[in-house]
Amino acid sequence: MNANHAHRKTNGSILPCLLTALALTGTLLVGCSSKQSEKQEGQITVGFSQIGAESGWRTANTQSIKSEAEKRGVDLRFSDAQGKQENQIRAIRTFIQQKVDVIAFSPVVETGWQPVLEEAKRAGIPVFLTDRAVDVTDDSLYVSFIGSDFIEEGRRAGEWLAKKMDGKAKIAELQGTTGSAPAIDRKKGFEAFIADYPEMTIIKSQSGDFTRAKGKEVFEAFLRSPEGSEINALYAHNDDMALGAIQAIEEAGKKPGTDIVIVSIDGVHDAFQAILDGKLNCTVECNPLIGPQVFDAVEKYLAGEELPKRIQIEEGVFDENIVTQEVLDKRQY
Ligand code: GZL
Repeated sequence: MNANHAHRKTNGSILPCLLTALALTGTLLVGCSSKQSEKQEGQITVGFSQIGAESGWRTANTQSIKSEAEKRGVDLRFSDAQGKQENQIRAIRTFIQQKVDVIAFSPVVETGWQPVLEEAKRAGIPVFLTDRAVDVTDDSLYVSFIGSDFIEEGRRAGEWLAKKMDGKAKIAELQGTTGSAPAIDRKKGFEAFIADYPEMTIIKSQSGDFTRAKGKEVFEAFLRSPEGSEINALYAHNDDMALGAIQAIEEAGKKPGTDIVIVSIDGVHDAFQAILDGKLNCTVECNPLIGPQVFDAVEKYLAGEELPKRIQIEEGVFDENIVTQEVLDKRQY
């Protein structure tokens, strides 16, 4: 990616080396001390804070960011926060100290970001939100949010389930990470849709933290509860929790996809395989492969172009009626 752009910050560590080179006219450029001076001319440095590796979706998202940065010759400083907000804040502060050209991150939860984003703004470093949004009082603290519409994903899941269940279901809900934008908005969108169906009720709801292990553990508890025998539908905020619940349902001697109809969100490979196996009924796509859109937005901004505050990703719905081996084989994640 060429960084000859309006917003490029002159990086002090390159200047001394260029002066040295000029002073040693006609001789090889002496190796400069700082790592940054090894950057190619025009190369930009992006500090990226990723949430962690909690799900198949996240793994695919990380791969997309890393491969696109490599393809464009971006100097990517990648940090894995192991699911902790304090690690993301620490990483962002490190990026500020390193005077990176751009900061991008996927915020694990919506709140608690205003102070560190104000520090980035004071340092003159543009910030891009990827995948998830933040709750701040000043939207000048970030350039743009590149990600999916989680409310629409929840609405699509509710719409599909209402049709499949003919408007009557006792629903168990596995929520995503507490306080995260996808968990808040997927719940909001789903509940808004089923509000028009009085015989579709959520009788159990708890966070499975977007992981397969926790999804299995929580659903085992659902099945052991007094209402367990009434559950005939599961709405999981991501495929990994649904896949964990499928294990729990089978271990309880029930048939997932038949005794309990399951709709989840993400569209990862294992979910498509579970649909083929008749154990999952529908997955609402949430595309993790946003690396190209992220670096397109960064490149346009650095070239001085105006960007919308929100860059949305187009997605579909894949259920038992359309998923075939051929469809599965074409999936990129
Ligand atoms: C959605 C993303 C969510 C996925 C989960 O954009 O933030 O986080 O749905 C992932 O699989 O853990």
